[in-house]
Amino acid sequence: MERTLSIIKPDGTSRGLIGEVIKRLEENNIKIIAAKMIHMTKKQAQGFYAVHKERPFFDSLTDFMSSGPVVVMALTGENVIPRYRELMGATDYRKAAEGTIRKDFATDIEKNIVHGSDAPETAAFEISYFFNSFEIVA
Ligand code: IDP
Ligand code: MG
Repeated sequence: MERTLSIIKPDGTSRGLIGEVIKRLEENNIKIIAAKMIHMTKKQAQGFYAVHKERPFFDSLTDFMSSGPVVVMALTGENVIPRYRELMGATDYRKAAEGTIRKDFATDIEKNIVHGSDAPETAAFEISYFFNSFEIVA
């Protein structure tokens, strides 16, 4: 069983899409093993997205991610990393497949509703960034 980290970004929480995202997880047999709502500081967002620190969008992205509350969740399931990324859709909502979260709700390449880890190593780092072992139920 694989694990991944999901974040419902500030645009998702402020637009009332928490239930919508969780419904899609449950419909797709993806199990939530940890969840909480937090409001990251700029520094916490910079630490989370450190792999992107040289990218031109880093400052704007970390401003956005620290602009309001987010829901962070650890998820588990078979092949959950690619399966959740498939539910999310492409980073750029204009290129996302029909029926994906980003295609259905995103308005902007940055404000794209959700985050999902891209590989087992990044998932392990990202889950441990937000959750200690006592906060994970599985
Ligand atoms: P991902 O979230 O689909 O894995 P990444 O390339 O890891 O995409 O980028 C992280 C986040 O940075 C994206 O989800 C999006 O919010 C933002 N982002 C990515 N590319 C751009 C861009 O070209 N302009 C502005 N923001 C971007
Ligand atoms: Mg990514």
